[in-house]
Amino acid sequence: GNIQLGEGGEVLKRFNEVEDTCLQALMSDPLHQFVPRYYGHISRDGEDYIRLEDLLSGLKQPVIMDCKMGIRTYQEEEIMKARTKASIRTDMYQKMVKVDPTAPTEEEHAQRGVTKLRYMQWRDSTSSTSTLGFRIEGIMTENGIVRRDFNKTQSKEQVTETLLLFTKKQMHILEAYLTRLDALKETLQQSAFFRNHEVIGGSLLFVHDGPTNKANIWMIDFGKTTPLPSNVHLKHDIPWVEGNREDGYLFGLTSLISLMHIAIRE
Ligand code: 4IP
Ligand code: MN
Repeated sequence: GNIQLGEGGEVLKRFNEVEDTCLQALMSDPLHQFVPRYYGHISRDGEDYIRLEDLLSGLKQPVIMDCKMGIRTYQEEEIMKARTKASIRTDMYQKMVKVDPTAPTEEEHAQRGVTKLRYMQWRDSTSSTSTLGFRIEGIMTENGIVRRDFNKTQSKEQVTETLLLFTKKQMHILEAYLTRLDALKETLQQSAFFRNHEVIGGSLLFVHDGPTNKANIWMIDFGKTTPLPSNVHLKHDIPWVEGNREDGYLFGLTSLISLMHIAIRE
């Protein structure tokens, strides 16, 4: 994908100005302990990259889960675009049909395309994003097998089941994750960065490793995390209505924590 290895053992990610600015700001925020270390950006073969700590360094058989946080995964400007200069996306139509051939409307079938807004809203409403405030995007097992077919993992029961599958019901791992999520919630509530930013499309990366007995969670992907005017402070746990910029990040974190509790009890 858009990640490669740098020379000093760090990771290089395709440059994105919004993400670069966020990472820089995050290094001096209490949240820095939940974000991969940022080493600035570089140019290589005419391409720009962000240099980041390799979160898998030293791990022998990492098992990884990506949870995309928030009650929506598109920016408010996407609504504007759909109203004014809606471009019709054939690639998104195809992704949609592959998951559910009956999802597109007659008009969308006829034009073999959907707007990005339509696709994103469909993804949010058919996954757990709209109801739980997060969704499981993918899991990689210790033998490198990647599963990304969680599009319809939507109910609390389905998500809990997936958490148990991901951790193989190992109690010490579930408990380590829960501790880390609690600490993250605490830190988010003290973070000036968080108060001042709308966090869209950001993920929590869960990583555990049997051989080294490690389990950790990181905030990643800040390409759609944007600063707000200084007089606007988000609560992150109240409903979104167009214009209020709320992202539901804390709402999602709270439901993730509660499902982690349920998984531990099962
Ligand atoms: C993807 O859909 C994700 O929603 C991406 O969001 C989004 O990128 C892509 O839009 C969209 O095609 P699937 O995950 O269902 O494949 P994210 O970056 O948060 O993962 P952006 O960031 O651009 O909205 P396009 O327009 O990049 O294709
Ligand atoms: Mn992503």
